[in-house]
Amino acid sequence: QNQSSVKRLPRHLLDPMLAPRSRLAHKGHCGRALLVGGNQGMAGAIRMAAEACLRSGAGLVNVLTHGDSIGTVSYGRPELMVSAAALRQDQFLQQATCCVIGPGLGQDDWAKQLFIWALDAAVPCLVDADGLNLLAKQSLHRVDWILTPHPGEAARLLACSVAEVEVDRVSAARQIQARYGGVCVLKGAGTVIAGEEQQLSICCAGNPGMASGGMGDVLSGIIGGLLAQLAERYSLFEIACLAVNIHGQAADLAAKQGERGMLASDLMPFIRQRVN
Ligand code: NPW
Ligand code: AMP
Ligand code: MG
Repeated sequence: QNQSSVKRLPRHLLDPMLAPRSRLAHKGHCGRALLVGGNQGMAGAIRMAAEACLRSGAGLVNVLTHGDSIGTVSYGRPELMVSAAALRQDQFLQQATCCVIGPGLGQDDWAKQLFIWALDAAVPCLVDADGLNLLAKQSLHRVDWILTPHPGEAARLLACSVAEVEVDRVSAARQIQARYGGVCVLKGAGTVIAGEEQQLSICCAGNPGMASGGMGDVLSGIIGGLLAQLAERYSLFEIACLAVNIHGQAADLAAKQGERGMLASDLMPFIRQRVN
């Protein structure tokens, strides 16, 4: 890959996307995100995504999760609207302005049914975590989604080894984008963002303190929150670049208290600081 074609999108180009809100703004202007995931034992993943979505400024956040996860997802965060996922809940898809599919979803029959159902959403989608693992088995193509694999998930999407992904991360991100469509965000130190028509950006924000469970789920929530607010005015590529920057910068602010032992939840107050 010719590195000269790689765009580093600096903060001054991205921040105008977060102009101050109109004094007349109400929650209906700020988007309704639908988040789907949180199978048994992984409620925390969808909870952290949902909280990050709220902290990124989404007007309303609905969560569809496993019945056993409802208590954990709602606990201490009453702003979330949390329901047990069941079939025939199409009103959630119809009301949503974006859909986040995958954090803690699992890969059992419950997860598979929910994954197929949620992809019926006629709005931009973010697919992460187990949503990507299910996608790797089906090879669907769509223009209006953002995919956020870590190198392990990327290897599954490309049916290759993690080493092959890591040896040329730009090429791996481009291949996932070409095969599945939309925007690919290949996570890890130096996150690569690849969009249609050869769009490419690398984000150098972030730090090794992010090597802990739940960090990716927080990024999913930030992308969901920004999709809810900005998808009518900005491209999915621009929104993905902004979200990855906010995530990395929030982690860099949190890491001022130390990288080792930093938790995904520690990013939450800094997300709010960065979106204002
Ligand atoms: P190894 O071990 O290096 O050989 P998985 P997951 C490989 C939920 N979570 N970064 C690595 O290979 C998620 O949302 C719930 C990461 C390993 O085999 C998902 O739904 C939490 N991995 C579900 O758990 C908090 C890398 O990939 C594999 C890598 C599974 O997600 C945690 C790991 O990936 C979690 O978010 C890299 N740079 N390079 C909760 N609190 O509820 C190689 N790998 O198997 O997809 O597992 O990411 O934990
Ligand atoms: P996940 O593996 O899905 O939990 O995602 C981990 C998140 O943390 C991704 O956004 C990665 O880019 C980020 N991350 C993990 N390790 C590092 C690192 N060493 N430097 C920068 N970002 C990292
Ligand atoms: Mg993850």
